[in-house]
Amino acid sequence: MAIKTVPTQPFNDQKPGTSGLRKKVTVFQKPHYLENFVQSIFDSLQGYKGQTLVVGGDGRYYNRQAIQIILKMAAASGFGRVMVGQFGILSTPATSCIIRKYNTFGGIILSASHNPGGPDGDFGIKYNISNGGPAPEKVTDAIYASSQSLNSYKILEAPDVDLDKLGESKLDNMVVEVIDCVADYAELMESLFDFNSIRKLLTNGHFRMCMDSLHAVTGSYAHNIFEERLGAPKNTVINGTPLEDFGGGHPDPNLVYAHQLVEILFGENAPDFGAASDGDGDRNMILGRHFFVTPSDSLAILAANAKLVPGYSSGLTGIARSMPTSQAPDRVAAQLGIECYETPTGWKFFGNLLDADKATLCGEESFGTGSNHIREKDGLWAVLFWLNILAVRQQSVEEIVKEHWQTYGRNYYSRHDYEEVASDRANTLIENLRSAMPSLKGKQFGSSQVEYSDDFSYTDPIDGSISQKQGVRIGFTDGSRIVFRLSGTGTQGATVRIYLESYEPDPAKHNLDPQDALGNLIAIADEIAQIHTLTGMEKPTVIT
Ligand code: VG1
Ligand code: CO
Repeated sequence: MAIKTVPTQPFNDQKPGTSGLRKKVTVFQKPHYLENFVQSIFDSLQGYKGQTLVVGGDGRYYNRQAIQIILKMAAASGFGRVMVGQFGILSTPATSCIIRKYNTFGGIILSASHNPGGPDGDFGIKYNISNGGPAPEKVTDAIYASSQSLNSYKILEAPDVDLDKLGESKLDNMVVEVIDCVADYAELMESLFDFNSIRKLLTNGHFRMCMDSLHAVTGSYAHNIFEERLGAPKNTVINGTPLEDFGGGHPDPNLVYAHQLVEILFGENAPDFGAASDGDGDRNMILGRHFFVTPSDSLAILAANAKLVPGYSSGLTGIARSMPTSQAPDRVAAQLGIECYETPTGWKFFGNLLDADKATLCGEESFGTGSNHIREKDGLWAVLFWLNILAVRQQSVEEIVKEHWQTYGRNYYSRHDYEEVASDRANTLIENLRSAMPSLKGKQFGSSQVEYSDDFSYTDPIDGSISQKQGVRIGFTDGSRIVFRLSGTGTQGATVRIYLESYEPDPAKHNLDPQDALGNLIAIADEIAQIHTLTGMEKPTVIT
């Protein structure tokens, strides 16, 4: 088999965002586009010759073609072995699990996560390092730098590998091992949670759950774990067959896009527990009967109840949350006498804290929760964690959340997204905020007074690296906050995200609709940022 060196030219748009490189499928299909990025990844690495790489994706359109290209390029670049998920499937958390379990050099995950798929949808690629986590900024910066000076890539001329058949084959000198995509991950879950108690709960004849895999990657995992290993009835998992276009939907587990699940859980004769996960299986949404748990509250509640779960019974070393995530977990950390770290948005910032054992649980407001068991957020892990708590406490989701609020107070929280805003308008909005920042301190808006305002900057406590301009924060003297930032995962125009949070200690006031409770802040956000005028949009595209 011959290795071909193909001349190419740099593309100027290959800078990885919050979570890898994400573009329209049609962009990835341009000649050399994917190959350039893959070669840039390899060129930025050192010492990988003869080593093992893990490759898999969320099954979206173009997954299989991309995998064939990556396998042939890995062989041409001198990797010794590639472990690839059967049918080309590996969820993001399963990839992280496999990298760690088999001590591989790294991994490539093909996914645009919660973004829609199909020929007109999105595609993405991200590189994970040997700890199983997303490449940190110094690595993604190096990949981008390589991409900008690339003039050729190497690829093996060889027939496609059969991705459907388990077992080993060879591509030139490199071994390709097609692996079961569920087994290692499911075993890890069994080692963390009390499967016997969860099985009893799921088979006791009255508790009912519904898991919506949104036709994305967790279908295979959820059928195996909930129905086969834990004995839940066969119809527990809905939309459990991964489809290349996710059935035409957004594989995004929130109240807007997981509407079928929401209708079931808020309908008549609703089940006790509902959950959904995203395209690549790293996000989760948790619902009780007629009840929604915000991701920030979910992280706080998992932390407060961690001792009930075997894998965490010895306690937590710390908690970490992304900056826009609500401060509910901070209150639990304070009570437990542990640190709560505040990082920029994106899972890559948690890796160092987890490696150094400074944090055990991590989470983001964007439906992402995880722990030190891997180095990615993990959707089904969060679902199992909740089931374990429910099995022990024998209370409803709503009771558990409301008791939590009684103990710690309630952090009302909402995120307003304005999608597909013209980039120049979105940039103006953020630039205006940056210029207004110095004059905001002390300013009065109705009954609210600004206590501070800054553009979040993070110094990694482990390696000292600094990440600046991570979001404009405006904090008020009563503890409420507004955060503005631009999304780093969209593929069309810009998405402005506005995060709103206020704290309510009084249990008598815990039953408001968050949009009402946050009404003042929503108005102040518009007054300060002129959102409606600048975006030309009357209301947010998505409210979560
Ligand atoms: C979004 C979320 C962020 C998350 C990222 C990747 O990023 O806000 O919290 O880590 O998606 O999640 P942004 O830059 O669009 O706000 V996933 O499930 O796409 O890997
Ligand atoms: Co995801």
